[in-house]
Amino acid sequence: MYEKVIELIEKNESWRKSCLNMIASENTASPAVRSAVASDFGHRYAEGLLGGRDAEGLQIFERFYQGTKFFDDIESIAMKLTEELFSAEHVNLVPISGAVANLVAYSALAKYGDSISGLSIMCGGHISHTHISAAGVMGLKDFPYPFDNKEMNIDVDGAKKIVREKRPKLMILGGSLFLFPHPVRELREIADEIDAYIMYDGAHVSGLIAGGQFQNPLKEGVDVFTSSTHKTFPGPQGGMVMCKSYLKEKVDNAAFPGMMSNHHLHHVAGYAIAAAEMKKFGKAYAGQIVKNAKALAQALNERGFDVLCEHKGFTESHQVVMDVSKIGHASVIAQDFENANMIVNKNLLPWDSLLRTKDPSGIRIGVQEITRFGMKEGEMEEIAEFMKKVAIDGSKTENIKNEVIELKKNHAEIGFSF
Ligand code: DSN
Repeated sequence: MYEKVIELIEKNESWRKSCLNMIASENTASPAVRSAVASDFGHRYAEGLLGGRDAEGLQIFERFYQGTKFFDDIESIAMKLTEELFSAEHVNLVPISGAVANLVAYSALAKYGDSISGLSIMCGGHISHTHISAAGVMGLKDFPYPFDNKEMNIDVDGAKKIVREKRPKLMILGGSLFLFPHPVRELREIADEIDAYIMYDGAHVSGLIAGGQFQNPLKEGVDVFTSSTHKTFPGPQGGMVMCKSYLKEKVDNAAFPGMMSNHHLHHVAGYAIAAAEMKKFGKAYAGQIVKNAKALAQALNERGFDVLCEHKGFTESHQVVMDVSKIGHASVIAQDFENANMIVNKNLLPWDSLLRTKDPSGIRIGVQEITRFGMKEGEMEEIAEFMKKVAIDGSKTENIKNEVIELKKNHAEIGFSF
């Protein structure tokens, strides 16, 4: 069995190197980040509480176990870099995923039985925003905002009306199908009126925010910003909660000892390196991601795909979304793309029923990872052509796969990193 596992790891490594990985919630970390994740920190514990700042503004920790002297400095540096990148008054790096970050925020800001508002899953809400996942675990009762399908965004007037009626304790913005900035400023006033907190789940767009290419929700008035660390932000898998300083204690207690005992030290070490990369290369990286997303959307649209939101320039994020229901089944097209080494996901769209999870209308594409491998607008044209050949022309996937492998071969190095 040992040999089998090693063989499968190696097969995946080599296959992934020959693929165009375009799942919008993934990325490839740099070699430096990967070596931090494989370091001794993966074997260690560092439960603890914050204990003030040193002369350089670095966080001091009060740990419960010995042996953390080097890790303390790493976590402090990671926190400082995060505060700088996101203009955050406080950050907590204890959550081990985006969903756990959301659990921490729920536990800090709401109590069992409270109502929360957010996007439905079909309109882009993450499962953890709903009763079928993390919000349900916390006993929260979720209801959705009305959604403007044409604009692919929250219907602000409708949201104000329903929120005024139902008075949620927590209003969630952000999500997983995320083409355009959300109306944070527009909803802040109503949140104040009903005494609700606003939480922004920026897991998908946090790399764009750190690179100055997407709305910074903390500057626009949210109380809490939750995120994972591995989508457009090119860290290892993990989570974090950023908040205004008035929520520091609540968030920290909710993270530890509330939701977590130990956090994942090796991931925090890898994250610190990714944060340093984003400080140096983030602006150029995020800028190219958005250019690539727009270019890919345009090229797909020109080739006959029904790409959403042409009237708005298709996207302002890393995502491109198309409705493929007129040309086939998204589930089949996504599999055909995979057979041609292009990895994307089928996705529910606002006009789908939740019952269509396995056979939705949409395909969601993220360009953040291929951008990191140095691809630009020209390569987006090539990829759109590959996709057309597979999904519209019905070309043999084996032939397209060879073209994809050739393209990827010329983009084997991870950029925007040390
Ligand atoms: N479900 C993931 C996504 O792809 O958006 C995030 O957890």
